[in-house]
Order: sequence, then structure tokens, then C-alpha cells
Amino acid sequence: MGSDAATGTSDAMIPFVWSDSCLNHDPAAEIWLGVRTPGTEVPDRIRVVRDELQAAGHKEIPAQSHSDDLLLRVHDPALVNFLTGAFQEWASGGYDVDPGQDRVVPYFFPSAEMMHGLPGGRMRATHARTGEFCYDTMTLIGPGTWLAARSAIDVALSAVDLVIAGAPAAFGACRPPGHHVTRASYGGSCYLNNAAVAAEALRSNGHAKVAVIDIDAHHGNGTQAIFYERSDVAFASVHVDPGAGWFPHAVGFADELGRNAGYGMNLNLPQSPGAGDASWLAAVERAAGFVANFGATALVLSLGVDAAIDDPESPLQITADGYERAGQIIGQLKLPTVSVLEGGYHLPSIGILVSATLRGLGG
Ligand code: SP5
Ligand code: ZN
Repeated sequence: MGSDAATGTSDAMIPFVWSDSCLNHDPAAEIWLGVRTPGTEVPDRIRVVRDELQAAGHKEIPAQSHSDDLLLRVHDPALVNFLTGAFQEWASGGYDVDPGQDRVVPYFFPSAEMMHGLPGGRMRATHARTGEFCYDTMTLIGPGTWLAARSAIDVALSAVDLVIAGAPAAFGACRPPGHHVTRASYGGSCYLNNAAVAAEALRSNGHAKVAVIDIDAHHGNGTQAIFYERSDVAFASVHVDPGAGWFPHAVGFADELGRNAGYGMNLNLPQSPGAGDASWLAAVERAAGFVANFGATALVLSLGVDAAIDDPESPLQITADGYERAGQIIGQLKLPTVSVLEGGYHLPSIGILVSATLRGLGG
């Protein structure tokens, strides 16, 4: 314990895990209401976060590669297999020439109602198969997407390793983000659920009860779904109210409490568009109280910073002080904590916001 006077760093400075491979994903575009618009989840996001954390004196740790064991405890092998080969399959299909689409994107969505209980998994056309797994048109796959998404899992698992080895907290500069991915479906600019795999890793390292707090501006519908019926992982999310018209639209309401053994272990705290620090921090306090009451011995923080006042993707109005205070509230739980990056799209401020949160979290 102690501090390093030469560098200005100290044990209170949370280390962060980095992989260059997370830069390889270039979504290129989002298909928004049928229109090809520029991608928002760009590689520069983690470059600016890294620059800010380095400038603040956080130690950078390179990601180590991990086996698929924990990944496959969270995700259906069919999803993992699809993502592994999707780009090659699309490229082989010649879709870049006809009709001129160089990214994997769905057009056909076999809803549960359409399938009326008939078996899935039978679509053969490459252009149809994507809709078996992807639930929106905003989450394109390019040549480097699989490498980046799988590397983000290694980043998250390496952050878990640091905490298991005794660090009070660690941050994974994961990209692409993950909290919108369920066991077998992806969307919301996410492909694999980094936070859920981190929670599963903490479980497998002897933590009987693990909690996930998600403060991304959008509801973490994937993480909720993965743990919805489980009594060993609790989920609490503070996000913009889907009932006010915001992504993920169909999920994230306050009456979603968990099911069967997981009943009572899911807490959604939707915020009205325009909500600022006071309301949002009161919800973060409630989430922290819920986690303490649950009796978690380890925590995953889904750290999206897109609730910020300047962020183009959400109407929440959180300040950098608000993020630091949220970090303090969550840090006061005194739990071993693995934070992973989720959303945050305003390049001039996201580094500052992540740094502020980690400063609060580190105490
Ligand atoms: C990880 C994360 O924060 N995912 C959130 C994705 C939400 N995307 C919803 C898109 C809503 C419309 N945005 C218009 C942008 C047009 N390019
Ligand atoms: Zn978000």
C-alpha cells in the first residue's frame, strides 16, 4: 500500500485494462429508419478514454486472452458461432456488390408471434439469418467486429482477474459495449455482454452473490434478461424511461422485478427525459441500497457515460460532478468492483466523465 510520489499515482487510482484489438471494430454506419447514417460507436471513443485515464495517472494493464468457458456460460453457442463467422459469410455472399452493402445487417425479423412456437434456427439465406440474432438495424458487423467484441470480453475478464488478485477495483476499456446483448440476441451497438461475463467470472471465483449496477443512459436489457430468473446475480439499472420513447423501447420498466428464483432481484429506476443530477443520484443511491440489501460480495458497474448533459444519444442531463458523486456512492459499498465501459458518445467529454467516475469510485 502507499503512493508513488514520482508519478503522482496511488493505490486509490483504479487500474484499467486495454486491448488494441478493441479498435478493430468499425461499424461504419447505423441504419436508422431505413437511412444509412454515420456510426456513433466509433473507435475514437476508447482512444479518448485511454488518453484521459493515462493523463490522470491510472495504470494501464494489457488484456490477457481467456478461454471461451465463461463466455459460453452467458451466451448461446449459436450466437457465438454466428458472430464468429458472420462477416466472412456475408462477404462470400457478394452482398457488397449486390445490393452494395459491405456490412452485415438484418432486414427480416422472425418475431415470437410470427413463429407461433415453431422451431427457430432453420433460416438458410445469409441475408435472413442475421435477423435470427440481431434485433435492430443499428448494429452492423464489419471485418474487425468479431475480433474487437471477443477482445472486449478478454478486457472484462482481465479486469476481473485484477480484482480477484486483490485490487479493490479495476476498469475495463471495453469496446464494443455489451449491456444490450441477451443470451442469444444482439443489438444496441453491442455484440457480446461484457458485464454479464464479468459477473459470471466473479461468481465462478467464489463470490456467491454478485450485483450489477448499470448507469448507462439506456436500460441494460441484455444483462437484465441474462440474470432475470437467477437468485445469485442481482441487477439494478438507472436509465432514461423507455415509456417516454427511448431505446430499448420495450424493456426497462419499473415493474420488471425478476421471475421465479430471480423475483425481487431486478430493479429498474427509469428517469424522465431532462432529469439531472438530483433525481439521477437519488436513483443511484437506491440502486446501491438495493445491492447492499441483496448481500452481494462483488459488484460489476456497467459504466456508460451517455447520460451526460452533452451526449447526443440521451436526454438526461448529468454533469461530471454527478458522475463523480455516483462513483462515490457506489464506492461506499466497499465491494470489490469491476467497471466496464458501456455507452458514451460525446468525444470531447467521455474521457473526463469516465475519469470523474473512477475518481469517485476510488475514494
Ligand atoms: C451501448 C449503448 O449506449 N447503446 C445505445 C444504443 C441506442 N441507439 C438508439 C438509437 C436511437 C437513435 N439515434 C439516432 C442516431 C442516428 N445515427
Ligand atoms: Zn447507452
